Amino acid sequence: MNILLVYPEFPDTFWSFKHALKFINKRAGAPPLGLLTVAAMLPDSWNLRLVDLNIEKLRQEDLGWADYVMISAMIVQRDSATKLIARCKKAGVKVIAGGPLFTMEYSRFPDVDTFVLNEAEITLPQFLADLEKGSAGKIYKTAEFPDIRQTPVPLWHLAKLKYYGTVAVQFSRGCPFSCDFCNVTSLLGHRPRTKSAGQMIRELDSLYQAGWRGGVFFVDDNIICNKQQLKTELLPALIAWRKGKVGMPFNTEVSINLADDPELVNLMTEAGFDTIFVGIETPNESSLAECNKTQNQGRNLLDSVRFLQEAGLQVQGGFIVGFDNDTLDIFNQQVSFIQQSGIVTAMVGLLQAPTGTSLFERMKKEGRIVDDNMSGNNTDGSTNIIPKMGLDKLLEGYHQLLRQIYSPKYYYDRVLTFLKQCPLPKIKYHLDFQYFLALWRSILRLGILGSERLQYWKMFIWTLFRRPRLFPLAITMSIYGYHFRKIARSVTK
Ligand code: B12
Ligand code: SF4
Repeated sequence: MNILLVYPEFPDTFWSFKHALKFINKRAGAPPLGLLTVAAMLPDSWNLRLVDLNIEKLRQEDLGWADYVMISAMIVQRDSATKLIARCKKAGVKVIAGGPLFTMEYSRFPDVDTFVLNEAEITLPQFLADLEKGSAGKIYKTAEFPDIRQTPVPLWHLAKLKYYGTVAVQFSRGCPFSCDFCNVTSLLGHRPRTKSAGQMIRELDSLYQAGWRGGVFFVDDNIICNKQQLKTELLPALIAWRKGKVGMPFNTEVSINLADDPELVNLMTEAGFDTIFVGIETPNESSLAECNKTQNQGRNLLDSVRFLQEAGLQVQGGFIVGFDNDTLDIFNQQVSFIQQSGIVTAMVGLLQAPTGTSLFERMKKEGRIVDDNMSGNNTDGSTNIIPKMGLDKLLEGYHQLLRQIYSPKYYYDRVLTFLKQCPLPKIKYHLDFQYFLALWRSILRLGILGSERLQYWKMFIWTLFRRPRLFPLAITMSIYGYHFRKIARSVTK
């Protein structure tokens, strides 16, 4: 059996990092972990090829070779996935589809031959058994959540790792919280399920042996779901594994209550975590109550962020505007919070209601869902709900906010705030030739040709003399800023 695994293209988005990746000659953020994991669950005797449309084109001869094309996608990849399915149909190749886009919207794709939905650990073996009997069905789905201790090591060798900025691994799935706009819990449940420390070490070893020294993204919904297990199993194992190794800094996603546990923070930085994404959402307490973001309520969010950054975890923040409790003042409140926090990577989006969330149900009941064909990307300036303050006002304030926070002045102010807070790294980074190339390109594009010249050189000189060991990080941040400004410009145009 010849299986072609294909990952559709992402549009140019906040997280695509397309404009930043060019500085380091990379083509995409991370290889598709879902497909690489599914690949490891297929029979050993099958022939496998991966084509990630974010780094390469799909050749007609690949389609000619394949007995089946297996596609994985998120909602933001819908357009590319639709074109891909049409091309497979034209070429007469059967399509098997899975992943979050199809799990949520499979009825929109009549040309797909078989849907293997939800988590493949349960549904794929059912499909493979039927296929062997010659009676493959149309839809395989489940309401169960599998134990991921049996999930195999992803087949990294199928991915052309040299074209990616980072790689993804996963320790846990699910989240105990119930933020009303988030569909993680409807897809993956409230009870966090984890892999064993041994499984993670095997995954990291296989990457290290493949020569990978770049960043590793633990793509957990909230890695601190089971703090005890982190403290006693995973983090001690990672600390031991890291000894004598260079590179492979870790980043992940956590809830803000990590700031309440200094012991856990310390273990994470010892293990090599240097960046965390945190859903901060809003400084407006009544909006936090509205969306049931209990873990963010009743605390000084600025203090929590400062504590985490001073401990060595760069906080990347998710922010939302458009809650019912937001007044016209929210835009200034958000800007002021983001600037004071020194959160450099601040992703601000409009409130959207994905299907399967309690927000969607409430909006539907109130007759406020305008379009169920949502883009799936809340940072592209679109929303599928009628906001209380009115769409025009929301967009006007949102655009102004984006222009402000990504303007060179505001952006580099945050970089400097952060660099002043940030301690020296605990791990040794691997600086290769690409880094020096990126430095040179940043000097040319940002320091000589860019509109941010003044701020760039101010940061450059300040870091070189005051925090020289943070210099590579400072240059990386200036390159991220270039990407964010391009995205902000395209959204506000
Ligand atoms: C890592 C990640 C990212 C990375 C992606 C890197 C990459 N190239 O893969 C980054 C940070 C870039 C990212 C960005 C975004 N993401 Co994201 N991301 C995730 C996250 C946290 C993990 C995904 C993952 O790798 N999981 C691990 C693998 C093993 O799981 P999996 O892919 O689901 O695969 C399993 C099954 O789905 C199934 N399966 C998957 N594919 C296939 C295919 C076949 C054929 C079969 C049989 C089975 C199968 O089998 C696998 C094993 O069980 C998920 C949340 C989550 N926990 O899933 C959100 C998630 C996928 N992201 C989401 C969103 C909304 C976004 C953004 C739009 C956010 C934004 N506002 O900008 C952007 C858009 C992407 C972009 N580039 O712009 C949503 C998608 C919702 C949807 N229904 O589409 C999710 C589900 C989170 C959420 N609830 O909001 N994201
Ligand atoms: S903490 Fe994050 S992953 Fe968990 S429900 Fe809230 S938004 Fe979703």
